[in-house]
Amino acid sequence: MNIIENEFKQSYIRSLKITRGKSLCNATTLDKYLALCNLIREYIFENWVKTNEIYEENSEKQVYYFSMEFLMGKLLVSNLINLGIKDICENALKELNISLNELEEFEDDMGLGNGGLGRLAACFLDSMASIDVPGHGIGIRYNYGFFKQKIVNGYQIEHPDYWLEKENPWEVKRQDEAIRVKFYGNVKMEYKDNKLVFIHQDYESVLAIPYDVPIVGYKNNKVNTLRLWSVKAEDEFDYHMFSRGEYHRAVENKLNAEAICNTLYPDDSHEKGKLLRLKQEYFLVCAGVKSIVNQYKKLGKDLTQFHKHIAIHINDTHPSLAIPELMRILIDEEGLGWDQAWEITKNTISYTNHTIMSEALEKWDINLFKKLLPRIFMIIEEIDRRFRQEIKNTKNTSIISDNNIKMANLSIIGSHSVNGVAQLHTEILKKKELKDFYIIYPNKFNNKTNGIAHRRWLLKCNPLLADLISQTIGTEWICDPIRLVDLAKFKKDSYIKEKLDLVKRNNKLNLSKLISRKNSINIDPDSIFDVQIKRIHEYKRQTLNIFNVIHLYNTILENPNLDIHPRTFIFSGKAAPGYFMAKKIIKLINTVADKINNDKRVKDKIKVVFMEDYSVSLAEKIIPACDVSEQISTTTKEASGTGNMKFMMNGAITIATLDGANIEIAKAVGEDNIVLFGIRAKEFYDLQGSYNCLDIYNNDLRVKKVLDSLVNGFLTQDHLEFEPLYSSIIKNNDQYFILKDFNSYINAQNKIDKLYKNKDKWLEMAVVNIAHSGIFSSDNTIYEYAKEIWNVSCR
Ligand code: 26W
Repeated sequence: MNIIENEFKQSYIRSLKITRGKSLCNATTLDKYLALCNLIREYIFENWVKTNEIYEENSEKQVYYFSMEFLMGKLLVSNLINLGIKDICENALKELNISLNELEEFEDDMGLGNGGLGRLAACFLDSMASIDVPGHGIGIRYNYGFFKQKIVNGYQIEHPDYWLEKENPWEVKRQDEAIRVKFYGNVKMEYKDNKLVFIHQDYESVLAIPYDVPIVGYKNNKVNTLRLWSVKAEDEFDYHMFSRGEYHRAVENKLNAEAICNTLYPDDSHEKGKLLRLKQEYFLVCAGVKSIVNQYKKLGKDLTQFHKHIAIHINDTHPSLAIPELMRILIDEEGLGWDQAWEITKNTISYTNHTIMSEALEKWDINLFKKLLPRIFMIIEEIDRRFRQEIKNTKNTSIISDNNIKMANLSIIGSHSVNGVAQLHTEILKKKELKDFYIIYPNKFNNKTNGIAHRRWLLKCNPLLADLISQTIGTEWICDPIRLVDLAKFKKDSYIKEKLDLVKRNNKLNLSKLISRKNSINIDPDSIFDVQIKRIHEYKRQTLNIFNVIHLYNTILENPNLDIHPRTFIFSGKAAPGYFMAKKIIKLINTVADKINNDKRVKDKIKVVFMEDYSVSLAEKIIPACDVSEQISTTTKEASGTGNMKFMMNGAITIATLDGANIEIAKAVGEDNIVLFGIRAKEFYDLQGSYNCLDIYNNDLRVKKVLDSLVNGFLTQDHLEFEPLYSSIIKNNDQYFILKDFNSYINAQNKIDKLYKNKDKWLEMAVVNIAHSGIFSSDNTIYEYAKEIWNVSCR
């Protein structure tokens, strides 16, 4: 142990004593964990203070990324890596017989998000801090994160995720920066000094309390902030009721008010129009925008120049009330005129669209809205009125129609930039979904292909591969991910490929052990690990994957000597609790798994595993061990995907439809280094109206056999269990083109088998994939946002 490690060790023992009141010999895991976090906080806070001083002194433009979701995962080890002290810490703890790994496992995931959109926000925070963008997150501190999933008899059962149980060492509560948020009531208009003023009265209010989480940049001494808002009732309880002995009713108001931050909505498939969700959305933007304005004014800056110093980005439409809220503050509180306020607002706000699935597009019933947010409603009405006056035909573009407020329309009209998240997605927005807007505002539209934090998704989660890369091409790639391309030179180098093979084999062994522990299934680490992990959705087509597995099973039963390389199909993912069909898909996967894994005739040629409770940290364990990455959504439906990027970066070969960012991945690696299948976007649109799935069902015996097995007792005694899946495909004429793409998918899977048999070629492909994954680092994505949308400085 060197001097620095020894110093760290002493500091740690001191931290145990002064922050936990314990000595090492009687410290519990909780003590050891919190003592470590508290010690690391000291290092972080030092830089946090400095960073904020620099931002103020240089009067740098600040970016605020508003999102209802931040899917952060664990912070301990990633903070250590970014501070550059992971090895020091690990060695020092080892001396004390403490395993850093164990403490990492002990930490709860910060699971404040559903899936792609929330994880993207987290990756963006990492990149902003690491490439010197003064950018901060604004979100909600939900008491309960995304639910925990248990699989019981093959069914998904949801349990609450009380992630705050242990106390969160990464946050600082700032009671003194509380903001009052007003709901309900009415708006009185009167003239004051010849000026129309709006007075919100008889409202109900709650307090928004900020909790700041430091976001540590990679070895650059920068620390940005994720500000999460929690709620507090204005009155603890009703004292009159309390003295009358009505203890329950005395706290009813408090409980009602505090429900706002209780839970994250676990649905990313359907917009539900629920009052509580609208309250959450307004709560976030009201507190968020007001605290930005407060800070701005404190620095003595001129409000008419607001947009030159502040950029507000809205992650999908969920925070789009930031538009009328900023208008309200500028007009009602700061006395600006409409036109000036409107220019400032538009120039401040930018918007990212993350889905074209029409059922997920937010709209609010005007009666519900008007009641809850009377002043905000008036402002939206006025924005809409002026828009209609300016634009002739507003059939699809007006904000208010059919008694609904359309949040996407508000977001486009009230911002200066609208971006899609992959090239195809942006083209579909411009040419189809939002084409009427594109005609009106061609210059607002732009593409920003998503990216991933390569430091979490390679450096942290796959240390063996990261070391191999650094030994081969140096460490520049950690700060400059494009440098990964230097690896391409080594694609024919048998020494490197052998090493890569060993790394992958090691990661697969680790995952096998985890699966054996968690699922009691023994899998062969030398089999092909074929992985589909993501939210369970019909459009993501876990069904197509499992249909191929059933087909393969049928084939093996017919031909027990079938010559295929053994394969393990690994699934993980959660279904929205109210999404019936997605839950059926989970049950189907588990039913097929039980059947195949226990059938001796299969002779372990194939195995199926469903890993429960998918999360960021589980993904970090699965992805490094993957050989085949399943990215098989119905074309046009997956806006981008980001899992696809994580897999390629870890040397998996992708089997993919031409959808979302898959197209850009294919371009980056070349068609020899990815396996593509299925119809393309043009064909998808051309087929609408003419496609008849029964033609395929009746003519392709393989398809018929697979589909029939859902309802004929082959998979389960209960003939009704999978009937809904069966008939949803037949009744909706195979809305997601599963049967249409089936043949092409089977061929692609056969191609994978062939390619894998040539191990040398396979490893070459893996090297090429890693080498070309650098452009998908969110560092690059953030450069583009910084330059082209936010107009802020960066490294
Ligand atoms: C209102 C309910 C709701 C909640 C969340 C509807 C829709 C959402 C999100 C927009 C769904 C989402 O996470 N979209 C994903 O965003 C990722 C990041 O851009 C993309 O990579 C995925 O393709 C897209 O599905």
